[in-house]
Amino acid sequence: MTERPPEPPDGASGPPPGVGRLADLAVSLARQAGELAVARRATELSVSTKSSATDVVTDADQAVEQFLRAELAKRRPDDAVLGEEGGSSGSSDARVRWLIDPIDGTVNFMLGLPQYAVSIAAQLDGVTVAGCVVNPVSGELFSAVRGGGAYLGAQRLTGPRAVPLAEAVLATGFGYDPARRARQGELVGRLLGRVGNLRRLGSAALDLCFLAAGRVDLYFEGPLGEWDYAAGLLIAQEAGVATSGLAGRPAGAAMVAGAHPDTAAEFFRLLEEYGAASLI
Ligand code: LIP
Repeated sequence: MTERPPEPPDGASGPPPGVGRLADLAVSLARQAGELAVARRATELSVSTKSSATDVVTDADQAVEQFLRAELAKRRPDDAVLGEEGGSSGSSDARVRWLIDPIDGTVNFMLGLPQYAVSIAAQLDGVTVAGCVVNPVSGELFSAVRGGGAYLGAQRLTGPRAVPLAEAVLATGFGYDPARRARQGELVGRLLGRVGNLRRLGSAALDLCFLAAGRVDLYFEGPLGEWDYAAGLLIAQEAGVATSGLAGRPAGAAMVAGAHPDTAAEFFRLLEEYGAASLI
C-alpha cells in the first residue's frame, strides 16, 4: 500500500500541523479499512438493497463503516461523523467532521470488479481540509491536504491533459433511480458527440482521483452523496483541476464536474446546455 508523502519541512508553506494530523489519521484508517474490505470480500457476502433494486449494500460496507466509526470514536471522540450507511453522529457544534464512504463502488465490490475504494475526508469548520481514497485491490493510495497538494503515494498529482473536448475522455456515473438514470443517459448520449470517449468506472471517489492523476480528462456526476465525493474533490482540486457544480455554483451534492482549467469553461457550458440541471 503506497503511503502519504512526507510533511512539508518546518517553515515551508503548507497546511497548519493540526490538519496534517487529521490527514495522517485519514490515511491510516483508510488503509486498515481497505484491508478489512478485501478480507470481507473473500467471505460470503450478504447483500441487501436501499433506495432501489440496484442500490445495494453488503455486510462488508456495514462492517467497514462500523470499524471506521469505532476508531474515530476512540481517537477523536469530540468529532462528528457522516457515513453512507450510518448517517450523521456527534455534535452539530463539532469543529471537525469526518465523511466516510466505507466502500465506494459497492456494485463493483459485490461483483468482484477491482474498482472500489474506501474514501475518508476530514472537514474543519465545514471546509474539507484532508482526504484519502484507497483502492485496496490495486494498493493505490490517493491523498491531499488543502493547500498541500495531491498525491498518489508520494507522487505529486498535476491533473488532467489539456486536450480539446473532442479528444477528451469523460468519466461519469449513474444513479439508482431508473427515471433519473434515463435522463443521465440522455445527457451522456448528447455529450458523446462532443467528447472523445467515455468511461463509467463505478466509483465517484476513484473517478475524481483519476481526474487528478490525468487518467481521464473530464468528469461529472450528480447527484452524489457528500461521502462519495468529499475526499476525491479535494484531491482533484489540489491537483489543479477546475471544478464546478450546477449553473456555476461550487461543486456539491447536486453535481460535481471537473476539467483542465483550459477546457473547463467550455465543458461546464456544455453540461448546462445539454440539461445537467435536470439531473437533480
Ligand atoms: C457509487 C458512486 C458512483 C455512482 C453510483 C454509486 P456507492 O457509490 O461512487 O459513482 O455512479 O451510483 O453512487 O453507492 O457504490 O458507494
